[in-house]
Amino acid sequence: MRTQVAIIGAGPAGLLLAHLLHRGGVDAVVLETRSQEYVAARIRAGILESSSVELLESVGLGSRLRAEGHEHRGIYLQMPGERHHLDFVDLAGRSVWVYGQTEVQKDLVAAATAVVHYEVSDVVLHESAVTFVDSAGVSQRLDVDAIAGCDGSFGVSRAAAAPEQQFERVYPYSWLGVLVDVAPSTDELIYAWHPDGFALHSMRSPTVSRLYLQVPNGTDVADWSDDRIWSALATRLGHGQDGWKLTPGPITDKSVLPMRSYVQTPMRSGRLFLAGDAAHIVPPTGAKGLNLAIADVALLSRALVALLRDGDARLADSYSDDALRRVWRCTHFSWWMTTMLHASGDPFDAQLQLSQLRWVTSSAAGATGLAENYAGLPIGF
Ligand code: FAS
Ligand code: PHB
Repeated sequence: MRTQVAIIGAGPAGLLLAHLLHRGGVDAVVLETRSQEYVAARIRAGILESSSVELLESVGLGSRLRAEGHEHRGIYLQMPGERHHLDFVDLAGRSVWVYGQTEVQKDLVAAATAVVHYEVSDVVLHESAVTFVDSAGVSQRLDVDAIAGCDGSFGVSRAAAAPEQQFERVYPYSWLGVLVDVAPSTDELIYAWHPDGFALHSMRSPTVSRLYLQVPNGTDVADWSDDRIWSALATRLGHGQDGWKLTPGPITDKSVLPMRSYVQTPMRSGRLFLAGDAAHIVPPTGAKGLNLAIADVALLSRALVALLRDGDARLADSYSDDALRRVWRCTHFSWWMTTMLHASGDPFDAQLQLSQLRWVTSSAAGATGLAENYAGLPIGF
């Protein structure tokens, strides 16, 4: 078989890249190890930056988002006894949207602009080809002009890209996440600092809530009964504070997510280009993972269309440097939010964190800094 671009991975990065290349007149084939159902069902990100929403709308993927997504002006930052609202629209002129990654994935699959081979195995990247075994067990060879590694943090592209540098920071805590069939107890997200540990109240819809608790690394989700989860969430989110109540409900999914920062440079090696989690991982505190994948792919699609349709290699040659500027900005912001909000058990740290939170919630300069980064810098920043 032959195509112009082989895309490894049918997550949001891979499918969005296929959609953008199709619109640019470049042929692509996507190879995915899992089934379409498995990929669609994975519960992951929940927040889209304005620039992500604008990009998706600009390529015909915004109608369900606008109809079913929820625009938020900002977030709440919570400390024991106090809760402060940061209004991103007032501070930075931009909002964010609550629209789950599962919904973005559904919209990409529904667009049906990608040729996807699901349930493949033995994917091997070569200089100008990819070999794999298809779902029927038949060995295949795909001759290509370029390869896009969109296969996340456990894929084959990372190693194949022969990184010159790998940066990693593993945090001393994880998140226990729950999906709950109950109306959110808040209109916008609450990020809470508490001496017992961080908590986040997010949501997926007017009837589904998504909440997270800081837990020690290696936590077994079986050690956390529903009652224990709700008790910790109530304490950390300030149940009863100024009359506010956290309403529990039936938990439909529980999972523990380890937290780390990872960046691999460069994001290109010859004909192989990395995008999304294949190149970088951020702790979810800054809600950047999915948005960074979208930003990478917006740049990579323009580079590959220029290279393969117009014979102009300039954007392909600058892709890694261009993408890494935003990657490092989002990596720093995710680290900053994570270290500001998670309890380390060290009393000195606690005083620094509370002082930082008081500054961010009382100073226009501090609040604007958070708003600019959270609501997202323009693509191509
Ligand atoms: P993905 O991992 O989504 O997709 C990669 C795809 O490649 C997968 O479908 C995989 O099956 C496939 N693949 C792997 N190896 C392959 C191979 N050898 N050949 C072919 N295909 C292969 N971000 C947030 O902002 N908020 C969150 O709350 C949040 N929660 C998360 C929870 C978890 C458990 C994880 C892992 C991530 C979470 N993230 C979150 C980050 C997440 O949203 C990622 O940033 C996003 O999925 C990145 O998209 P992709 O780069 O497409 O990678
Ligand atoms: C989510 O809704 O899953 C979510 C929201 C904001 C974050 C992380 C996760 O920072």
